[in-house]
Amino acid sequence: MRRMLRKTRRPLFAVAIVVLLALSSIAVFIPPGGSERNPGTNSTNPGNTGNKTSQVKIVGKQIPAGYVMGNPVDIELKTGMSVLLIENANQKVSIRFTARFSGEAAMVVVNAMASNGRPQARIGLQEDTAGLPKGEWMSGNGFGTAQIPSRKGFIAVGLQKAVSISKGKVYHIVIEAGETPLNGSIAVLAYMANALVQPLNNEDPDILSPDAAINTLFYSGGAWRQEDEWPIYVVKYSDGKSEGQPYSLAAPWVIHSRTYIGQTVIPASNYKIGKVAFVLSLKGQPKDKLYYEIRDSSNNTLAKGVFAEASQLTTWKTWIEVTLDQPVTFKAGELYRVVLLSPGTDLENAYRVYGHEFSYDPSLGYGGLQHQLVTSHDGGSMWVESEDSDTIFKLTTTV
Ligand SMILES: [Ca+2]
Repeated sequence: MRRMLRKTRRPLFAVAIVVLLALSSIAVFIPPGGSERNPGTNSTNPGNTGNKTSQVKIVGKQIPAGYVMGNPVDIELKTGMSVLLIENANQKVSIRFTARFSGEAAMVVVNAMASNGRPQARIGLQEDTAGLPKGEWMSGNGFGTAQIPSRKGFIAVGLQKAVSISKGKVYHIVIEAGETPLNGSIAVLAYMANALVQPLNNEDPDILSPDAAINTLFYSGGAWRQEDEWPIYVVKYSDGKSEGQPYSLAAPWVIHSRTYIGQTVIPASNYKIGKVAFVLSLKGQPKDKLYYEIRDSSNNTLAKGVFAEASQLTTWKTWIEVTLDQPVTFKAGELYRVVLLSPGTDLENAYRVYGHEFSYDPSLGYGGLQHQLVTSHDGGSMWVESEDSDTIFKLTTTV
């Protein structure tokens, strides 16, 4: 058995984008389907992969019945990404987060682009004072500078001096003009709405890690304003650890004919699944229902059934949850694929399932590399995991 870890890259933002100006921030709406992931032609990829033993962290917790596992971050279901604009030397953006680790932070990463000109940014770490950045760089010079490129992407900035971070404390990554006057403007990307979580839970990779402080803030020159947007960031420590919210896009994948989409899960503990939920929408008028299957690492089907009828769905995104006829036991360290399929459809009349992708570091996304979005292009014979992506889904445990 061979294991395929190749990342299937797809075009980003091949879409018409409607830009709305709202105060200092710009909301970029991506119309439904506009950026859909349409993997389509990957037939050369081997699949049917066995257990992945590397990267697997098993914690062996007892999970109570009724517990919700998964990655239910559905914050961006109706809209798109948001952009906060730094247009002059008075304006700043802050990414607020609760530290998951204690250590020496040596580098910070944000997602940004120059909306015009060739601006230089100063990016670094500040302590928190009553929810706001303290106004001074940690360690005196716990910041770095970066020329912001015109293309959207991740910008990693080494700090002039590493700063000491304490687990459980709140910090701010502050982004501001690195020159006066600012030579252009800096667009810092975030999600349209906030999710009070970090995707990777180091203690239990099967569930998200709560973070009541996580947010994006904007300073117009007068006062800080909380934007209630999920930030995109990574903090890298000098000992090699990293933490953050590394996804930079929520997007749809199309389920049609022989293309099946779902989530591969290698549980960190033993539990029984009673309910499964995904976020779905319609594309055109599919002539078949949407079905689910749960398969094991040998591609045996453990459970299957109808997941949704076309009449339950619209082009708007919505949660659909089904109760399994019989609970399915998930064992720690084994590989399971929870997948959706609709063989009697075509590309234009199909179902969409939603997920997050384009992460700076997939090991920081939901479940790390233990849990990944999975695709089959041949009706479920071969499976290809996408390490950069995770579906938006829930698994509810039962007795
Ligand atoms: Ca993942």
